[in-house]
Amino acid sequence: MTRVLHHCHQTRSMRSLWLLHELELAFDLVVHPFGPDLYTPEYRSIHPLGRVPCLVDGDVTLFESGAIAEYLCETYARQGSLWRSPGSPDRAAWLQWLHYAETIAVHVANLTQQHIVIWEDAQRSPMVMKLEARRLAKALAVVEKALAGRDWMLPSGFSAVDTGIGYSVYAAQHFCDISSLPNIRAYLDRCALRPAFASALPPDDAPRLYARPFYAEPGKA
Ligand SMILES: N[C@@H](CCC(=O)N[C@@H](CS)C(=O)NCC(=O)O)C(=O)O
Repeated sequence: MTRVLHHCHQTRSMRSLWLLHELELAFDLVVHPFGPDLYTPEYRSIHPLGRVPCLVDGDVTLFESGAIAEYLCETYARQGSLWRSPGSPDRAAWLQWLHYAETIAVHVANLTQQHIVIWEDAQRSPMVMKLEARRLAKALAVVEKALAGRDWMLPSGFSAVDTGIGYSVYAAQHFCDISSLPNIRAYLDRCALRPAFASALPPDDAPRLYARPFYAEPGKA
């Protein structure tokens, strides 16, 4: 059976890539450059908006990273530790945090658009940038609180939720100073120690979407 993940480095498809590695599934990876190259008729026949991630798993074609995570867990993680099946004690929390990852990522996406996608300074909106950075900080504060006294988002330990939230905070740190968020910093360090997370990072020589922080760093103008 053919299994293919369409991916752009450092984007939400990192969640699906990380999860595929955690599940130790065989797959082919198609890496697209982030940008207009995604809008080809060929790729749009797979993902109608020309976005990533998109997973082709035999006869199943799926976009939306949260749906991909649920599908992969239901289909392949039944005996594993990544899923929380209906009826399990952490089921409601698993669903909530899996999808809360997108609440964070939407602010990251808006900030990516303002700081990176829009080239002309005059076309950027300082008001949108300020508002989105503030909303992102509030969304991260919720994660900081949830991580108090635990290593992973669920009391029962690492799960697919962490590939969703973990990616979101990894991307968010480029737009929000996390130095005053010790639980999130320790969480990111724990994520970085997972071989599957490391396998989802861009290779050293790949162009990066997030090559530097996009907020005023303490002590810098
Ligand atoms: N909610 C979707 C969002 C997908 C999405 O917007 N992906 C971005 C990358 S993070 C993308 O492909 N952007 C290209 C574009 O907007 O043209 C998901 O979680 O999969």
